[in-house]
Amino acid sequence: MEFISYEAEGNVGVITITREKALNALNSQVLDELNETLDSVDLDTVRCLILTGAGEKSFVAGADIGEMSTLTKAEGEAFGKKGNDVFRKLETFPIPVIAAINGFALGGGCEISMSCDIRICSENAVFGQPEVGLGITPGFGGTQRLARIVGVGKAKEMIYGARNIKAEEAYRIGLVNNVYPIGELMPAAKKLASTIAANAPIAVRACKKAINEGLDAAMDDAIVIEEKLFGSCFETEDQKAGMGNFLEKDKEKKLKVVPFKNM
Ligand code: DAK
Repeated sequence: MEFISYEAEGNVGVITITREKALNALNSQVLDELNETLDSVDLDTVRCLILTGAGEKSFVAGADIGEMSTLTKAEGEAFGKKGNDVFRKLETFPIPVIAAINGFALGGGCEISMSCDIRICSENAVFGQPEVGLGITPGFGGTQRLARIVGVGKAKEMIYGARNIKAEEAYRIGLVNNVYPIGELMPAAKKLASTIAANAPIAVRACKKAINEGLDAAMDDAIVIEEKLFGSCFETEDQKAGMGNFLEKDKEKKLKVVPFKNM
């Protein structure tokens, strides 16, 4: 792989987009490599992923403007589909994905972070959907996910105005969960990932599915989605061990959840 590096440390996997010269902009090759990397994650071991960018300046400065500049309508649509397919794979990935945003998250960069479950960022992070200034719409789900995360009014203001926001504002409007000095970002991401990975993996996966699928459904249907996923946890070793340890008042054991078994 030229532009993606992947490392698993115990139960936590770290995917880094490493195209620093172009501020980690997403060209077709980056998207293909990211897709392959996601397919290669060992889901029997890894329980939480972190997605970040190389360097201290940029997470992802958007889709590659050079590559997009000469696309025909059909090629533009194909490029949009390539990105959307990878972003959707991230969003529906069986385990949680944390975006550790280390600088610019513009256009496709903001969009890829919004396909992740949780976003945290460094103090120098900048978010925005500048596409209307380039004569296009956001093309990797920005019009849909930003409105769902920060609300319709704020999303429209950012998108129509091509207005970038700094980390502090991103925190205030709920686009990120926390802001850290740059040197503390990855340790914080790893700590959060380890906390998630220490919990019962079947239950964590079921929560992700319930939240994501429930958000797209009417409440009557959403509750049924939760019921089914709640039910699916029973008779699993995680549920037996988790509840058994609580009843035995064995707090130490309670943290030692059993190995993941496919749902
Ligand atoms: N694409 C390609 N190269 C980029 C890039 C990008 N998005 N962003 C930066 N680079 C490259 C620069 O060209 C420069 O390369 P060299 O000249 O050194 O070869 C290098 O990274 C360093 O950038 P700067 O010299 O510009 O660095 P500065 O610190 O001065 O400025 C910046 C940093 C982030 C403010 C600036 O680079 C910038 O404004 N970059 C563009 C940000 C942007 O507009 N991003 C949104 C891209 S549009 C769709 C699919 C997807 C999309 C839309 C539709 N369909 C097909 C439907 C998504 C669109 C986007 O993401």
